[in-house]
Amino acid sequence: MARGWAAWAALGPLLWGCALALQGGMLYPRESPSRERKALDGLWSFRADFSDSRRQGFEQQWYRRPLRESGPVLDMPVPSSFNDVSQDGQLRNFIGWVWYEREAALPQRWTQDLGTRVVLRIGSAHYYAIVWVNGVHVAEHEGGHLPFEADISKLVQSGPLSSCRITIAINNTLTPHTLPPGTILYKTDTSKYPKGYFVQNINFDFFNYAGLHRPVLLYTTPTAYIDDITVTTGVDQNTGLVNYQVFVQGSEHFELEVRLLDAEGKVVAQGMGGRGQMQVPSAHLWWPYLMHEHPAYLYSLEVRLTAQTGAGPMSDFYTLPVGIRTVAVTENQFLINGKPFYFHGVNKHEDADIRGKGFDWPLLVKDFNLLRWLGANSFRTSHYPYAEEVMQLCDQYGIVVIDECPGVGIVLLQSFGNTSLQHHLEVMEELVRRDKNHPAVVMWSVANEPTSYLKPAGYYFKTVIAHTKALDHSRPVTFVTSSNYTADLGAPYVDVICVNSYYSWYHDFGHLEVIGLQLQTQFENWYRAYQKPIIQSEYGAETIAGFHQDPPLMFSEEYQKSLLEQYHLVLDQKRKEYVVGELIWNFADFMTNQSPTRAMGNKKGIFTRQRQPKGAAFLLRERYWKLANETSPHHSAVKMQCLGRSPFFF
Ligand code: GCB
Repeated sequence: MARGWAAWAALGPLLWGCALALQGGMLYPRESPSRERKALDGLWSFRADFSDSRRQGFEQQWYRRPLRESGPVLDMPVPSSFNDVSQDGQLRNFIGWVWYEREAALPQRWTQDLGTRVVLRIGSAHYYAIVWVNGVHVAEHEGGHLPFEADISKLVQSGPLSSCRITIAINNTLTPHTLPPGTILYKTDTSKYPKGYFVQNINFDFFNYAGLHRPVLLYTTPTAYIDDITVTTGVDQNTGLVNYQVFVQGSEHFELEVRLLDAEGKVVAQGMGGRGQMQVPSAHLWWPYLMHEHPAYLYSLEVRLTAQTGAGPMSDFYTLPVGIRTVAVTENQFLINGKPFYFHGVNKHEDADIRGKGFDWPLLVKDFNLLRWLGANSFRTSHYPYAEEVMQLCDQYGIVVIDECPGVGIVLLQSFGNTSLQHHLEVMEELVRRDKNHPAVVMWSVANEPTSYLKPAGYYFKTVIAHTKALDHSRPVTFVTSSNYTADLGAPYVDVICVNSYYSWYHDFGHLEVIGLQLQTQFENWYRAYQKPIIQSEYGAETIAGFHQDPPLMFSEEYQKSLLEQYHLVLDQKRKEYVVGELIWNFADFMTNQSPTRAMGNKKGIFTRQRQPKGAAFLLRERYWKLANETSPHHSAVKMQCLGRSPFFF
């Protein structure tokens, strides 16, 4: 909620200026003998533009001088959301442009060696961002969950400066064409609201945190450099197949050497040139957590570029972790490495405490420790792409990911039009470009709970799904539905039916006894209509930690447990037929907009927002370890892993 007339208008003219076709790669910046990086995390200067038009910053060109010269600034931690770190309620709910700035001192070799390319990389800026370096416009980006970059070599190498001033203006306004969509609602009844009063309406159930949510950094490459790598893998008997494609920028005359190293650092295969296939005899496959004695085996793909340039010979090195595995879907199974895989996992949010959606190492490690404690083998990135560091840990720990784009809250007819569709296609391009090489990612999800029964939804999802498949032939594609099976116009195009349902929560309040029948009907209807594997992609109950009531009543820990148990009875029958997974809603409590149905946020977590277990966490832990034993093809291997960790079965 905010005052002023035009946060939305202020965003409008800038929004559609960016080119549609993606250019270049988005490799994660890693250090190597030819590459350096400099983190810009820490305290930045910050100022929200509270002017009525929200455009004062542009009118007064705040990017031209140090931000503090434009008026009072706050200290703002990066990464973090700006909403919850101050004591200012107006800032918490601010809609419009906010300004971030910091100075970065640069090593001399970056500013004086013309063979060095200096890149500014922003992990995520929610939602729309404009970037200046030393007052010069260098980048614009739409979308709050994917990285973008600017080559700033010329700027930092053009003068005597040994530092640069980075200014980033960010607008969190959502429109019917953004992802996720939103609308600005002007309240014009002057007997109730002050002049110019407006609110941001959203159709999704999490707080629209904003700011610089992920690491911001500078990194270098030589001016002839490895721009992108695409790896896909296959398996033939015992031999692993690693197909690679390497894209080079900055030189037409180059050689590429590619080596694959095993976990001990031994070279197991080699290749030359920009594309090829390497064969790995007796390959160690990448297996999900708990599915194999040695899960998550990673090789390293070392790429070495030797290029001739006007400035002389140059070398660039990049190392990419590679997991060799296959993914396939049949009429009733989800196969990893040819073996049936059952998703026993969670839905998450990037959400915690005062940092909002800001990336945080302790939280990352705590969450993965909890996932392993729970015996979870998978999660969905509900409802937007998570930080790259999260995806890397999934590769390392063997946690399987359904990678979801920010297509949540697509409910208005307007949000199915061409403008929205074009943007959705572009977001899928950015997502696939960023996450295509993660073995942990086994499926793309293009949306959550859209109004897929509306007439234009058929063409819309047909197009988005076909586009995603064209970008990546190696993974299935889905979206998550809550529509009726007879009315859903997008379902014909998905590979796996993912359905959300909240029996005995959003209706039949308190009547746990009807869950069995309703859930069974749900599964049978969907399967009869489509003959595709089904994942129960959400189910759960709002639960206030510490509320107890027996016999169970809604909101108590006992009710959450009993509701889950009712679901599990049916899941245990149907997983023998065609149900291939269950993902609880939600891993942890999270913040939402204020409403009479949300007590300080959504409380359907099995952990609190502080990551402490509710009773249901123990119930689920017992179930997930048991499922791991029953569904793993390497039965005894899993038992070995369980010993000493889960006291429940041994
Ligand atoms: C859903 C949504 C999720 C909500 C959840 C709930 O169906 O996909 O974003 O948070 O229900 O708790 O209502």
